[in-house]
Amino acid sequence: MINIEDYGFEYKDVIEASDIPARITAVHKERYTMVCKYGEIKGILKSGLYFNGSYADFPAVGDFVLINYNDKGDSLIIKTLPRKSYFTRSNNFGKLGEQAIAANFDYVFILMSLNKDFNIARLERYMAIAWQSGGIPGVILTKADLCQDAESYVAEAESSAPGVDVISVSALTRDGIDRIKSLLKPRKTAIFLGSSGVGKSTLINCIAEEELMKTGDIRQEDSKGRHTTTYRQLIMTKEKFMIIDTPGMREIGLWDAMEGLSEAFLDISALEKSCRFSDCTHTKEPGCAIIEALENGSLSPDRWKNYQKLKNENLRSEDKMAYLRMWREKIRTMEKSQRHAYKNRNKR
Ligand SMILES: Nc1nc2c(ncn2[C@@H]2O[C@H](COP(=O)(O)OP(=O)(O)O)[C@@H](O)[C@H]2O)c(=O)[nH]1
Ligand SMILES: [Mg+2]
Repeated sequence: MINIEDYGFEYKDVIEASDIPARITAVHKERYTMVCKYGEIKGILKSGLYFNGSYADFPAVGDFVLINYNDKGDSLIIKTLPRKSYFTRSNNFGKLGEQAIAANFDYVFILMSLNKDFNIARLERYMAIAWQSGGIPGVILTKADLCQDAESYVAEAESSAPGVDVISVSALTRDGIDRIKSLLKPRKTAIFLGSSGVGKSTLINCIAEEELMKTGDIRQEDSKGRHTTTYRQLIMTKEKFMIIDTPGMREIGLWDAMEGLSEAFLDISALEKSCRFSDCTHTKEPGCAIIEALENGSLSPDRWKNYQKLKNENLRSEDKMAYLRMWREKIRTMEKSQRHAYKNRNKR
C-alpha cells in the first residue's frame, strides 16, 4: 500500500470518502503513470469529461487526480484537482487555451552548467517564470568541477536573483549535494528546470543515491527510438523527497523563444539569405535557394508550407511563430493518441 500523503496529497478534506486520489508521475504519449493507494498504475483520460473541457485541465506530471480504479487494466482519470503551483505552455492565439506541463511543486530549481551554459540574462528570464509558477525558486550551478572560479559565478547569480539560494554543485565530486539536500523536505516536491545536458538527471541520481534516471551518457545509446528521456517524470527518493525531472526547457515549452526560433527555422533563413535576389519571393526567381532545396529534397515541402503558413498568420513577433508551431504539433499528437488510447482501452 502506498500512502498518497507521502506524495504530498493535502486535499483529504475536499474529496469524498469514496474518491480515489492519485498523483501523476509520468505523462506518456497516450497514457499516464500514477501512484495511488494500490501502488503504481497506468491510466487514461475519461474521454467525454476531458475532451469537452479546457486543455488547462489535462493532467500534468505532479497533478493530483481522482480516478476510477481498474485492477485489470488502465484506470480512468476523471478529475484534475486544483493546483497549488504549475507551469503552463501558454498560447495567445486562439481556441486551444493553455496546458499545464508540471504541477504541485514546492520548489523550482533553475539549473545551469558552469562550463558553457551560464547566461545571466537567461537566468533572469527563468527566474521570472519560476516566481510566477507558485513554487519557491532556487538556482543550481552544475558541473562545478569543470570550472576554475565557481564562486564568482555564484556571486553573479546571487546578485541577479536576490534572496534566492544559489548553490554550485558537482555530481563528480559531490560538492554541494548536501546543501541541495538540506533545501529538500520529505513529502515536498521540487522541479528541476534547465537546458538539456546541464546535468539534471545526473544530479537527481546523486541526490537519490540510486540510478532512478537515465542520463546523457545512456541517452546517446538509445537515441534510436526509445524515448525514455523525453518524458517529464516525478521520482521519489528513499528520503521521500520528490523531484520532477524535465527533458529540457525547449521540450517542455519554457524555452527561450529566441533560441527556439533560430533552432526551428535556421535552415530556412539560411536558405533565404543565399537566394540570388534579396527580395526573392521564392516562387519563380532564378537562383532561388528555396526552390532548389525543395527540388533536391533538402527542404521538405511540409516544413516549407508550415513556415509560410505561420508567416501568413501575421504574427508580429517572430518568436511567437516558433512557439505556435510547436504548440500546435504537440496538441495534434496528444489529441490523436488520447483518442486512440480511449478507443483501444478495452483491447488491452
Ligand atoms: N564533469 C561533470 N559532468 C557532469 C556533471 N553532471 C552531469 N554531467 C554530465 O553531463 C551530461 C548530461 O547529463 P544529464 O544528467 O543527462 O543532463 P540532463 O539532460 O540535464 O538530464 C552527462 O554526460 C553527465 O555525465 C558534473 O557535475 N560534472
Ligand atoms: Mg535528463
